[in-house]
Amino acid sequence: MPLETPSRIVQELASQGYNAEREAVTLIAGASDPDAVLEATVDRTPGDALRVTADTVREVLEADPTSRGRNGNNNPSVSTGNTTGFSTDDGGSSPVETKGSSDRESGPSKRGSSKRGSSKRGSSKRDSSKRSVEVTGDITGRSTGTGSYEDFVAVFRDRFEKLSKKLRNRVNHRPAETVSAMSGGTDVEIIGLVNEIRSTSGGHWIVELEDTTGTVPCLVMNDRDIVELVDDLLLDECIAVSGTLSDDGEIVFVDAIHFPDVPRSYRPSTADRHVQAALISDVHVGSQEFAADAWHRFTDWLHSEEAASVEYLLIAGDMVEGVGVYPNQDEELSIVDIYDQYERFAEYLKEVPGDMEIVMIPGNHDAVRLAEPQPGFDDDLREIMSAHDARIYGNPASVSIEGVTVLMYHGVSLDELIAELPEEKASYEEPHRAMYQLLKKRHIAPQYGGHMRLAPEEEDYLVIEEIPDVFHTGHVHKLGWGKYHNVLAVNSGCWQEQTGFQKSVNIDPDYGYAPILDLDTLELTVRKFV
Ligand code: D5M
Ligand code: FE
Ligand code: ZN
Repeated sequence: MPLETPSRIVQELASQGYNAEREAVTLIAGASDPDAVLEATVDRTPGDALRVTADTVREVLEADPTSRGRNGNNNPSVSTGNTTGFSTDDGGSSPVETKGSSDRESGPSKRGSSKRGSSKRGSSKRDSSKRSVEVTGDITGRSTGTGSYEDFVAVFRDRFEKLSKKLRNRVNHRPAETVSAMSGGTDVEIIGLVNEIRSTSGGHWIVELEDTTGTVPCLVMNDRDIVELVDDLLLDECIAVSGTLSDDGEIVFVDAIHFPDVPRSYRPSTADRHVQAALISDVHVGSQEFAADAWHRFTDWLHSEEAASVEYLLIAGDMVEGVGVYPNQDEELSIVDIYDQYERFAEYLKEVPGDMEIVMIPGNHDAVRLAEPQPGFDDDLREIMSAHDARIYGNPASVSIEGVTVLMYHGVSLDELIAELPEEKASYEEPHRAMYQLLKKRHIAPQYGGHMRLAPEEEDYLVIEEIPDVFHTGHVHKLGWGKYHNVLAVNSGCWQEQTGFQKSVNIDPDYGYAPILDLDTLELTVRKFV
């Protein structure tokens, strides 16, 4: 098979046991006889080296100048994929016209002269010294839960502690036991976890709040505007109410409902230089529907000059299709062994330029415990996926990339929100709106039960303690993005075409898209590779 594209070159090198610098691949692809240059490069690469370097390719090219250029120039034939530009603010989920790079260059930006414009193809080697990735809130290696009843009590107590702190500066709250002892007619404010939501015979709502001292029934009258907010409530989320105690002191008449929320004035942080991250998820290698061609086009594009500033790749779970995740899933597997699936995923990952920084977390199809928070992959799986020295964290994980805090979460709770909340607040067509609700509730998975399994731990790792600058999820296989109180929410689609199950329930997945995030401006451009 001719080696005309970067992904083929990378596959060939991978089959011989090598990872490669992006520039090395570009140089080989641009040679007049890529096969010969690849062979000579491998010969020249020390046997114990893991990575083929651009310097080695240059030595080969210098030794035989006739092999240097193809078609009179140095441009390899690279498939760049279609660009589909999106605006970050409109939150639309359908492609619009691309803004184009010149347009983007003129936008507000901290960057200096364009790296892209000033560098020739083949000289795009990234300066990894400027990179930084730090993780907080990762459960990996810290799970202490034993699954006992006490752990469940502890996790909810911690949820209450953490989230009530965020509400305390907005309300002057009283503990439930104090409220029960107060006389009728008093104004009160209470913070609690939603214990029960029930309607009364008169069509009003009773929301029972629980704190560490007891429970208080709170009545929301159906003729008040705030009754709409009852539709948004989920069990176990933490809220505050303001109201007045009834004459008999038994119930609170609610005037206002408060959520922990992200302040509207929140100002996100940005990187100090022009650098980009590709945000993807749900690769599903091992499924018959894995979109291999789209993946190759994507990785080819990553090798192109156009992608020179894409230095990070974030993968938010479901690397592989897994085994036994859903009933009858085995009928649609192309690889039936889970380890073989990861081996294959590792091969596909090797197509990604070797000098990119990869961050990944598991999803519900991956071979880690299903209950959230999920720890990162175990040593065996890390070994299989070791080529890029990827950073592997738990689900969820909060990752600071050159100062931009990205909250990565696979997204299983989105199914729950979409099932529970009104269509305009959360739907498969606009998954980012469901993400807004999570930001508002400051919790990754407020309602326990249904789809979402919670691992009882001493702490509630699913509270969104720190406000992220970017919230990145996947799982629902639909593309959607938008800003909520200046936080960019992105659901990144998938790399798997429609499965039998999805067909039966009319889910039309958005596959083969890669949202590209400018870390210096938090602008998003979505690229399409199908
Ligand atoms: O799930 C992708 C999306 O499809 C997510 O919204 C769940 C839904 N899904 C997929 N297969 C099933 C079955 N068999 N039952 C229920 N829901 C399903 P992912 O888990 O990422 O493949
Ligand atoms: Fe998935
Ligand atoms: Zn999933």
